[in-house]
Amino acid sequence: MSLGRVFFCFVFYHFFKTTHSVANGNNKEKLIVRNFDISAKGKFFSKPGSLLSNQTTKSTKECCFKCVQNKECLSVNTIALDQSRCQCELLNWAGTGFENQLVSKTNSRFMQMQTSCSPNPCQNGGQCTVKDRGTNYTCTCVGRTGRNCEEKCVLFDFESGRLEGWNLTGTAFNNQPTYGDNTLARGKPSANLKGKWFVGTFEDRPSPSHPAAGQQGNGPTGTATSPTFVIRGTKLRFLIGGESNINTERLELLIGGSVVAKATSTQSDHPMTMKSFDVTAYKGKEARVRLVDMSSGSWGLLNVDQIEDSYCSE
Ligand SMILES: [Ca+2]
Ligand SMILES: [Ca+2]
Repeated sequence: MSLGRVFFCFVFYHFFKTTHSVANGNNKEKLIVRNFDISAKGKFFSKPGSLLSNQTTKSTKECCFKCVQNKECLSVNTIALDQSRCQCELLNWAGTGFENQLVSKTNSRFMQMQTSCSPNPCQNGGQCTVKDRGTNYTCTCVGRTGRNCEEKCVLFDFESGRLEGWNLTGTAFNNQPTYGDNTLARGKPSANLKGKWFVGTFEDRPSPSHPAAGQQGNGPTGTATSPTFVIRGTKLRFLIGGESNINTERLELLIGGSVVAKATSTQSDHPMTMKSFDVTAYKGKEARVRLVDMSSGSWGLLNVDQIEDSYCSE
């Protein structure tokens, strides 16, 4: 909520025939307190199909009360007209990510009932939209999947600029990942990286402040083993380039510490191409990838980027 949680409008709603009461044979009057959060001040919410009714009330509080009385209502726009009158719009929408749907207007407010989207149950930047009259929700995920966007499908894209949690041996991966299209900067073909970072063991540009075209050359060798992840989908995809010699330059998939699959570049060249392993047999298992550069000779380099689980697109 952009203005924080503010319990602005407390509506004491006499609710005579709730399902709960009927189920218990109890017709005793229930006192329901419904809270609204102010989501925006000086702005109102505008989304086609969300307006249930437009009326005039004496106050913002009365508008909230009208909303509580309307089974479809999840939020309200109120616009103070004068001291004793308020334009009251009842809306059937509630959720997060409403900021792009706001329109500026003096003396207006957009307020949402507290629902299953408050607080936001969607993880990793996912947006929550209320459904089933506030009792349920759906998450719109970014680069993730799962009910609450908890499933990670882009496993390693190196876009943090660090090999966080990776275990390194030797020296080939000490200055990784590489910032920018450093092969292109050296006058070679593009590395065909995704995003702004990739792993390239010939390269030496570990930050934007390092000069472009920096290189450590073919000499360094070593391995980089990833943190553990759980395989969800049927394929593990990755971009790979460099030397096409699987004996010296490769990406390995490890299950229980054993290599179950390995791949190398299609040809000895800088541009990475997408390859994949069929991991159907390993669904649900913990795995790691290991990047291997064991050559100091000509083309003794490995490029890797965008290691992802196919689960999110299945
Ligand atoms: Ca990347
Ligand atoms: Ca090397």
